[in-house]
Amino acid sequence: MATVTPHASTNAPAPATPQAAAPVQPVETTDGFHLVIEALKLNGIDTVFGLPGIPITDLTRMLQAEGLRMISFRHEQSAGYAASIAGYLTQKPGICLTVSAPGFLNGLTALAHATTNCFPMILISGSSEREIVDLQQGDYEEMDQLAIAKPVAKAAFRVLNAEDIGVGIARAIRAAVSGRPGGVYLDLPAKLFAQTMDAATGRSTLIQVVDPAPKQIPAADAVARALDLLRGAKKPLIVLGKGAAYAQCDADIRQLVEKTGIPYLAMSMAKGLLPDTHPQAAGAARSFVLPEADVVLLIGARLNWLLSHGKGKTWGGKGHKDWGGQKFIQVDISPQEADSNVRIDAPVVGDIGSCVSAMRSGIGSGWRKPPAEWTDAINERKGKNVAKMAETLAKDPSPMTFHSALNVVRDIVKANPEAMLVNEGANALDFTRSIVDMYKPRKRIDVGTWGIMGIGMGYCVAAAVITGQQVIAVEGDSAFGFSGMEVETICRYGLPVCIVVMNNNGVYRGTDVDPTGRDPAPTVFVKNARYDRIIEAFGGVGVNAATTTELRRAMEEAIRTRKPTLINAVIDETAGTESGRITSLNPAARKKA
Ligand SMILES: Cc1ncc(C[n+]2csc(CCOP(=O)(O)OP(=O)(O)O)c2C)c(N)n1
Ligand SMILES: [Mg+2]
Repeated sequence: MATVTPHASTNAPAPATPQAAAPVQPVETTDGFHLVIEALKLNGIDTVFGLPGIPITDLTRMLQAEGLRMISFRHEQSAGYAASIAGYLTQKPGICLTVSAPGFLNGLTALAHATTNCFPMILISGSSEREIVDLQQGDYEEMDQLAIAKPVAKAAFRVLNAEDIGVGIARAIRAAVSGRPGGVYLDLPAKLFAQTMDAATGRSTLIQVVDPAPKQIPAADAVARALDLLRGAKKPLIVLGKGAAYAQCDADIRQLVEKTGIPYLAMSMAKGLLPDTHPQAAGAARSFVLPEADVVLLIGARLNWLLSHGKGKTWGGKGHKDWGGQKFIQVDISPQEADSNVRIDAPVVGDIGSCVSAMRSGIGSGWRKPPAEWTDAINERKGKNVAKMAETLAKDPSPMTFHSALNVVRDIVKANPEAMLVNEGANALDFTRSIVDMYKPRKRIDVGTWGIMGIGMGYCVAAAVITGQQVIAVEGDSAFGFSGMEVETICRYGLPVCIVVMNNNGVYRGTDVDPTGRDPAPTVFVKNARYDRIIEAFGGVGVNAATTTELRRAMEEAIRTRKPTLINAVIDETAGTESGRITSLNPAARKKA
């Protein structure tokens, strides 16, 4: 248990009357500020991401003085994204600390993102005076933050009295990490921080949360039902989602996959759970295995849009909403997840670690590997696709394409498998996902469930601070713009982050024009912009890379020196496609503009 020096006050209270001037023992007092810090420390929280201002400026200073890392950002959204991914990487709630109203709202997108992605996070925001807010009397940064946070948070709490801080933080931690993790909002009104009480009483109100994310053991009959279904399959497939990566039960997952011999697909952030070069990896034959599979075992992967809702043409259905005929086994911590899109024949509810380990032991020794016809057919498709890709990657055109530039990144990641890879953009995202192999679990962090732009620099900061590893960020030029100012944060903390901006002059491509000839087209940016110069303003290393040789050299140098580096990779502005791989999600206009 961590100890914190209480905020001691030696001011003895004034004697009530002159006659009663007997010696008075100094009373050690504490206050709201310190109780918040003590409660966080008591629960093993050692890092806070945020941005100071009324009423939490002193809290940020005191957090630092008490030995926590206070990572201060240029915009709360980045601090929030940092907290969300810190939660994903550590299984402890990532903390984001903001001021009221506008700061709170800036952090809210990240809170919603955490909830959607099932990342444990707590957004702690200072707020204005309740009496004034509730009567809408126009306080400084007045806003009913608790009400606004509720719909996007897994839970939301407010603490009005210092003696409830311990309970408030304990509840926030439990809500964030237990069951299906998510984003929690904790509202701390300004008045709370200055409330004082005697230190011993204060300390006695704090709670060290016992077993914050209790195991949830799956029912034996659910496991048996799932294994029966899998055993009878002729064309089984395993799909690993980021829930499987979050669970940190990597060895069990690997054993389950290898013991069953079933081919698997890794969703974006599950890449590397087993190395992408694993013989059972079926990613390179994705469009073949999804419609062909007869039984699909989903592990921590939801049948949302990223898996075409488990139906439609992707899965071999006739129409875009038709079931493809697969039977599904779904391993998930949430009992409500099953049947969300198609029938789940064998739900297995529990934490992924317990479920996978129960399934692995249930398999026993007599397990028959999937029929060779199935695995051979997959290997044949894989071989063809890999050979085709190798041909494309071997080309070295000028200007660089996504493929030629990412071929360099692929080599660098292979040589540095411990490095964290941050990835956002459209083409910059989709091509990186398919070209850059991952070798270790939880190394790839990206746009997640929403395909959100703006996670980039916040993720870079958190990944570097939390893991201490080299970070490589592959950023679309548009994507980078959402959080680009945080390169100052990266330089300020001297973090080993190498940002590669895939500069194709715009959103998807740089070739659009305004048909009226008046303005730039909505999707294009300043031509030939030099993003590398931005980081130079803060003492980082900027490199303009027009060739693969320059890109390779710059990345190698960044990794050797661990200096904050931004490489402007000049990409052919005609190389990308509309929305990358998800062009089909764009509504089609009846009438052309
Ligand atoms: C917060 C948010 N705003 C807007 C979008 C829509 N959007 C999807 S990808 C993208 C940017 C794509 O351009 P870029 O990052 O340059 O990638 P490229 O395809 O050019 O490689 C945008 C704006 C989004 N996903 N998230
Ligand atoms: Mg672009």
